[in-house]
Amino acid sequence: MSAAEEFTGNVQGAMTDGFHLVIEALKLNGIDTIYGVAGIPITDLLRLAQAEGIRYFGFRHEQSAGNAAAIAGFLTQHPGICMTVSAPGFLNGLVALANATTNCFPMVLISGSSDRAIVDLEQGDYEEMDQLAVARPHCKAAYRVNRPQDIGIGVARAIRAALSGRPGGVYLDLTAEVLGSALDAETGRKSLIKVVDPAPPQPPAQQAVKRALELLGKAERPLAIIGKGAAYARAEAEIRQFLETTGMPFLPMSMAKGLLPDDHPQSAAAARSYAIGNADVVLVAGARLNWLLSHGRAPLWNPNARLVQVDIASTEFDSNRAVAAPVAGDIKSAFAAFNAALKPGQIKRQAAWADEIGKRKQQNIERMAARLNADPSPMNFSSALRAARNALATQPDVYIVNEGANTLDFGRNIIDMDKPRHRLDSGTWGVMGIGMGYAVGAAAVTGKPVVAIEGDSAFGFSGMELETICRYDLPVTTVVFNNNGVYRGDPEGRPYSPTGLLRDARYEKLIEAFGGRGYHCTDTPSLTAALSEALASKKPALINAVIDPTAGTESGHIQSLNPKSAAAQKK
Ligand code: ADP
Ligand code: TZD
Repeated sequence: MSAAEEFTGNVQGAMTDGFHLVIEALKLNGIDTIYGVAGIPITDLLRLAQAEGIRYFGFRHEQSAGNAAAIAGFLTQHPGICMTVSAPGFLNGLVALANATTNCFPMVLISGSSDRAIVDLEQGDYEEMDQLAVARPHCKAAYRVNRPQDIGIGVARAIRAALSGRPGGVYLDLTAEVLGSALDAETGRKSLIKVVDPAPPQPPAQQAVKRALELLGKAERPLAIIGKGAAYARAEAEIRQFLETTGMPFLPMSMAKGLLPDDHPQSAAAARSYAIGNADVVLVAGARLNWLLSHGRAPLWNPNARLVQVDIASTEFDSNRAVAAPVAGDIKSAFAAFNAALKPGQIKRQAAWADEIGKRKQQNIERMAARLNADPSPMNFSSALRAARNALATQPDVYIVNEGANTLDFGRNIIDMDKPRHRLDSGTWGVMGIGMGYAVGAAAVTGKPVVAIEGDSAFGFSGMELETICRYDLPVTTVVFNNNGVYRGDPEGRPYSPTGLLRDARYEKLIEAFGGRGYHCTDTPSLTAALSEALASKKPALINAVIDPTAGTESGHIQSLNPKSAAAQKK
C-alpha cells in the first residue's frame, strides 16, 4: 500500500508521518496548488496532496513547473509551490527558482533528497547531491528539514522568507527519511505553524516622504518609472491617484504595463528615450536601475537628473547611480503616504514638458502606424503582432505571456495592456523557457484565458508542456512566431547556421497530437481569425504564424550587448 492510500483521510492511530505533516503544514498556510514532476521520493507526497484536496499540476519538465509556481507567486502574492525529485529534477527546477529570485517573485522549491548519511560521504546514492549547498547561492534562503517535528518550522520559514521584504525564491530540502518518519500525531499537530502576517505593510518614514515630495516639487521635467515591483505590490490605485494629481508623465516597465492603461494620456511610453533623456527628476518605483534601464546612465539618461526611488530593499538605492531621495518601504504604503502628505499645488503639472512629450509621442505613433498598417507577405513581426492585437482588442481579461527576441521587443511595444499584472514575460534575465510554465501558472490561478506569444526558438524551450496544457484542458493559446530560427532564419539552400532552426516547421501539428486545435496562418486576416476563434473556444490551441525568415534582427533590440572583438576594431 502507498503512503497516500494508507493515510488518506484521518491518520491511523495516534501516529502521523512526514508526508502528512508537509501537506498539513502547506494547507494550514493557505497553499491550495502544487506544480511539479513526480518520482522518488515525492510520488506519495504528491498523491497525498491531491487526496487532501490540493490541486496538483504535473509537468513534463521541472523548469516549467517551477516557472508556473513563480508566476503564480507574482500573480497572487502567495508563494507558488514547486515539488521535484532529487538531484537532476532539483537542478531542473533550480533554474526557475533562480529566475524567480532574480525577478523578485515569491516561490518555494521543495525537493526530496537522498540519504544524508550516504550523500555526505559521497557513497553514491540514487540521485545523490548536496542539494542544499547547490541551491543556496541561487535563492533568497535555503533550509533543510532533518526531523519530522521540524517540518512545520521548515515550511513556515520558507513561506515567510519567500514573502517578506523583497520577495524571492526559497529552497526547502526534504530528505526521503523525513518524509517517511513517524511521529506521535499530537506532537506533529502541535509542531505546525501558521505564518502570521508574512508581508506586513512597511510604510516609509515621514521624513523620507517629505524629502521625496520636495524634490519632485522642484522638478520642471518630472518623470515616473513604474516597475513590476509596483505591479506585484498591487499599488495601482495609489500610484494612479498620485500621478493623476500631479500630472506627471510615466513609463511602465514591461511587466508593469497595464498598471495604468497603456492608452493613458500621461503615458510617455511612445516617447521613452526623450522622456528619460530630458527628465530632471525621476521617480523610480518598484524598478531596479539595471540593464533594462541602461543602469540610469548616459547616454540614455540625463546625468544631471536627480532621483527619487521607492523600494522595499534599501540595498537597491545608489546601486547604479546616486539616489537623492530614497524612500524605503512598500510601494502601496509609500504612495498612500505621498498622497496623504502632498500639499495642494506642491507638485504641479508641467505643461510645457507634458506638451513636448505629447508631440513626440504623436510623431512616433504616426511613424509606427505606417509599419503596423503595412501588410507584407510573408508577415513580419509588426504585421503579425498587429493581427494578434486586433483579436485581443476586445479581450482585456486575457493574460499575455511573451518571450523571444524580436517577438518580445515588438510585442512589448505593439500589444497594449489595459489591466495590471496581465503581461508576463522574460523579465530581468531576458530568459527563454518561461512560456508554457507561465501560461499554465497564469491559467491555473486566474481561470482566465492566456495567450502566449512566442518566438519559435523561445517556444522550443518549454514546448512539450503543450501536453500539460491539453491534459488539464486549459484555455491557453500559443502563437508561435515562426521565422525558422533564433532571431531569424537562414537563407534558403545553405546549411544550418548556429542560429538556424528547421525551415517551415509545422508547430501546429504538435498540439494536434494531444487533441488541441492547430492553426497554420500565413497572412494577417487568418491570424486574427484563428486567434479570435481560439479565444472563443476557451480550449488549448496553437497558431503557427509564419513570419518572413529575413524579418528578425540579431538579438532583437539589444544587439549592442553582443561582445565585439577588440582585435577587429584595432585593425
Ligand atoms: P522591472 O524589471 O519592472 O524594472 P525590477 O524587477 O527590476 O522591476 O524591480 C522590482 C523592484 O521592486 C525590486 O527592487 C524589489 O525590491 C521591489 N519590490 C518588490 N515588491 C515590493 C513592494 N511590495 N514594495 C516595494 N518594493 C518592492
Ligand atoms: N537560453 C536562455 C535560457 N535564455 C536566452 N535568453 C538565450 C538562451 C539566448 N536567446 C535570447 O536571448 S533570445 C533567443 C535566445 C536563444 C531566441 C530568439 O529567437 P526566437 O525569437 O525565435 O525565440 P525571435 O522573435 O525570432 O527573435
